[in-house]
Amino acid sequence: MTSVGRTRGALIVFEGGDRCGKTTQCGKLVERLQSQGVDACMWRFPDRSTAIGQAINAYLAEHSSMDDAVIHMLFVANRLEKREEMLQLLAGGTTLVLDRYSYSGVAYTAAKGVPHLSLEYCKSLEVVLPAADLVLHMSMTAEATAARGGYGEERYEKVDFQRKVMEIFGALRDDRWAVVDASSTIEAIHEQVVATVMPVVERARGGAPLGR
Ligand code: T5A
Ligand code: NA
Repeated sequence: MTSVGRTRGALIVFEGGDRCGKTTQCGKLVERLQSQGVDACMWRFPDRSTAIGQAINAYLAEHSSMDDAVIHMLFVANRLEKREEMLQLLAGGTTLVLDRYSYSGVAYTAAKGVPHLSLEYCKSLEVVLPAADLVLHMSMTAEATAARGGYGEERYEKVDFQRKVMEIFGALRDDRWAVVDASSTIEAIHEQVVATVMPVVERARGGAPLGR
């Protein structure tokens, strides 16, 4: 695909349990990339600003309830509605740093244990989206994240459920994943993240193809 050229941006994703520090690290990473002359921007999923995102937000805040299959589809649709823009930005050379993505979609729904929402089924709905060049797995115990400020305000912030989510993240890992100790200090995590991300940004710049 010539339009992607030799200077595409990298797709960098942060994943992990609730309150593990993803948003903090995404922000710091984007600042660092920009300070080093890398064109970069940060997005969050769910994107709560769209109509679909607002329905998701109401569900997470427990202001509404929804069938498990329906809320799952909304999370998927919330990524699909950003697909074109994502591909265009990457092709234009912007590195995208995502605070959650398809891997959360798969892990959180599969953790519910609903028979017709299996891991394989959830994965199958994500195949039209670009795959991450790198997934930074912010790893921490469910008990430790529960001690963080603000924990428990949203639907899935319950220790037993988070433990299942973390197990599934562990099972999803492949050679594109890097594990980060999220219980370390903000600065120490940041330095590890930067060291892991830079070579991936360089590879994307050099024309490494974007996966699905
Ligand atoms: N979900 C999501 C699905 O079910 N399906 C899907 O497809 C998707 C995309 C919302 C929920 O939706 C689910 C997963 C979630 O349950 P969210 O909005 O990303 O997703 O929710 P959270 O993960 O909870 O996001 P938060 O912003 O609440 O947490 P973060 O981003 O992980 O953590 P952050 O950086 O905001 O930090 C949390 C607190 O810890 C402190 C911070 O200052 C803050 O107070 N902190 C640290 N403290 C000590 N040491 C460190 N290293 C720290 N780093 C941060
Ligand atoms: Na949360």
